[in-house]
Amino acid sequence: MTPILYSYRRCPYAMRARMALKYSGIELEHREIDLRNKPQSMLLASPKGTVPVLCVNGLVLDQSIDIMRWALEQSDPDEWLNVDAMLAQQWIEKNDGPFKLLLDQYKYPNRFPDLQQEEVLGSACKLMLEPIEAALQSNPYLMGSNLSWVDVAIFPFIRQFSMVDLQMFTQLPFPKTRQWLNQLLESELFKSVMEKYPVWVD
Ligand SMILES: N[C@@H](CCC(=O)N[C@@H](CS)C(=O)NCC(=O)O)C(=O)O
Repeated sequence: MTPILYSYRRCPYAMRARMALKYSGIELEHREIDLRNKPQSMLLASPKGTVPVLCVNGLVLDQSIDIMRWALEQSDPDEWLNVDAMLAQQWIEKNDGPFKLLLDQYKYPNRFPDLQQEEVLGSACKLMLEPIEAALQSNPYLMGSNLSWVDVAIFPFIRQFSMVDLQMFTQLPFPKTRQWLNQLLESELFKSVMEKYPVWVD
């Protein structure tokens, strides 16, 4: 049976999953959801109600990293998986954990009235942007000379960060990061997974 992907266009977790699935050449049924009105069929498969969710051969994958891994295990023509697994995990944990929290605090200051924007921005830079810039000073990609699943998993979050205040982002001392981000944003792969779909109705 054709795998089903529940997705939300602007969700960074869904972006990383869609890119891995597309890269691996997986044919699927795309079901675009409305986050405020999630389809019952998705909640039945995965009650926690987050996207992305991939339903394939009776299996339900509802963590974006698991979907990426599943896709790359089917096909990985450019060896995205060929990286130091420990280092990769450290990047992902930092991104999906403390950096995502700072990103939310930076993006939605109204929800965090006790926090100072500049401090949040400073912490986000120290935690993630500075290490990314340092890594990209030695190599064109986070894990070395080739694009890997780690770049694809992380850049949608840096995209979101940059879009909060694009002008401010361009003034930060992270030229390699901007170049890396732009390259990924302009890639055919990224563009191809940003296609718009009507909302799926069960
Ligand atoms: N750990 C999950 C996180 C996914 C997640 O939080 N997705 C957000 C959208 S970006 C979501 O579905 N939130 C539920 C909601 O807003 O109701 C993953 O990696 O797939």
